Amino acid sequence: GSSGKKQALISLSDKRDLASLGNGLQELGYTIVSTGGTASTLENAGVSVTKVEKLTHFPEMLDGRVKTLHPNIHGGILARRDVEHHMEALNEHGIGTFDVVVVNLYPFYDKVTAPGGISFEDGIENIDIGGPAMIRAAAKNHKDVLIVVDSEDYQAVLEYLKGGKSDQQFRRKLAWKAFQHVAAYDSAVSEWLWKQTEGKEKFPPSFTVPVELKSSLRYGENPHQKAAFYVDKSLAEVNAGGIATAIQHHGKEMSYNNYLDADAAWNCVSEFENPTCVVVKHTNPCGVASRDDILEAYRLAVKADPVSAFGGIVAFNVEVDEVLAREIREFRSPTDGETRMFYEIVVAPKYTAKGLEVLKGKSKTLRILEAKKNDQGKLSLRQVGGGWLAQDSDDVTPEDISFNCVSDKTPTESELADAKFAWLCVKHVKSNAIVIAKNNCMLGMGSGQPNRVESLRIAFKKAGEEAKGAALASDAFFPFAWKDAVEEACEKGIGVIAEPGGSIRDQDAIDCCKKYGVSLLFTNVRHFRH
Ligand code: 93A
Repeated sequence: GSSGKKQALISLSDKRDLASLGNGLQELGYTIVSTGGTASTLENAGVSVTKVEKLTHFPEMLDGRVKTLHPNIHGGILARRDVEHHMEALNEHGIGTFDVVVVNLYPFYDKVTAPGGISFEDGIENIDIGGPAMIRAAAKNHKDVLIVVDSEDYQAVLEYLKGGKSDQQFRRKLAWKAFQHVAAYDSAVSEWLWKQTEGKEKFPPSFTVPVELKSSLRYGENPHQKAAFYVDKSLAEVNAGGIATAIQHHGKEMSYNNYLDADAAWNCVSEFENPTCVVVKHTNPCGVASRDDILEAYRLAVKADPVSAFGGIVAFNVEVDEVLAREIREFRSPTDGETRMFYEIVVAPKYTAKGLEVLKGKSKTLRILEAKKNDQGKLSLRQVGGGWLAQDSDDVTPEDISFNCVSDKTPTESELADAKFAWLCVKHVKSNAIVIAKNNCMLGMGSGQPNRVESLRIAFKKAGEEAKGAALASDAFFPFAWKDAVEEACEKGIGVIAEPGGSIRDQDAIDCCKKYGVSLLFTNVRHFRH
């Protein structure tokens, strides 16, 4: 009623910490009004509570579809306390005001993404209508109504109420959070409905990425740029992994560039089946090696390009134990055999306690990340001026590809394995990309050059004499400059070349490889990475 007593309205699906909230509000002298399930939970916790029906003079009806949608509820939330006729209207109808509204919604997202799925009808029933209405009303009137949607905020809210002062900034923050909560909820509903309409394989998707601010970054790509990091809430909720959800065990705060590089390293190393080490610099893998002995893989990955590896990101797809940690800590640069290697980040799926301890001893700044394989990132988004580009992520692996030999010489088993290894590496190198590899080890790479022959020359320069008999992968076909590129590779003694094929000059490349007795494999798949 309109007794003037302070009232709190509580209606929660997620009832964690509800008892302590109810007790806290009761101690502060609030009358608590609640919907059915919330009221029972409060009563069981010894909190006295008024059921909404007592205010609405209606039973919860239509299987709960209409519980709180009533002027006696919404009038008490929305009335402007400083407008005389608003308060008169409440008085006239015997409606009391609400000072606090605590609501969270039917767990729609969890229900529709639950393993085993959910029927269309059940999905529909899980769309909350009354909850968002209360949240939006209270958030609109936050000047006088505290809106709480997150159990993490209960303690701060109780403190605030205890203090008895009106801090509009605190109220605005809660209102901001409330509208975020409802916006994320509605986008989940709309995405689900889109999938129901068109079939889930349909592209383009409908999406409103529900992002949550994870952290403010010290700066962006350069110190004069402001920056922040957001996590994709929908993926975080299903624990899809990826660099955004990695745990940082040690070291300096992650920077904008750190996230980009760590993401590149983690995505690359996650693709390999065997124990593998990947070294990344400026988003490009500059060293990759797979070995049963991960220590050896690590040394080889650094050795591929020790100059670039210095200050790089080192990623593993296996646990880092004490022995490996010691090797990472002590390993000296192959360039002078003296200077200890320095890295920005180590990222791995797991660390032993001892391994972590040893690695922490390498330096105060070394960022140590524990990441989970990203297995839900099917959509890749990139920003361009005024819009976004969306595509399926490139998840084609060498297993999905047939490496068709188009020259005379069929590759040996080990040459074919080298070609496949080089192929998996080249997928992660920026175009134009060339990788030279042998025996599960990258020997050289060329990236990001505006013409392919330049990338090829860089790769050979890095590989040196070891390029003889090795495999070369090219992320796209050799166009007009084939004579420079393919012939140069053959002259330098390459054993096998893998490229997509599809150029009008393909025949020239084939003839050239025939002349030099080199195996030429067409993959029919290209891996541009712009
Ligand atoms: O079905 S509703 O859309 N209709 C309503 O009027 C309504 N009022 C509250 N859903 C409604 N709620 C939701 O019920 C709240 O958002 C909350 O998630 C849930 C709490 O129900 P209970 O207290 O019975 O567990």
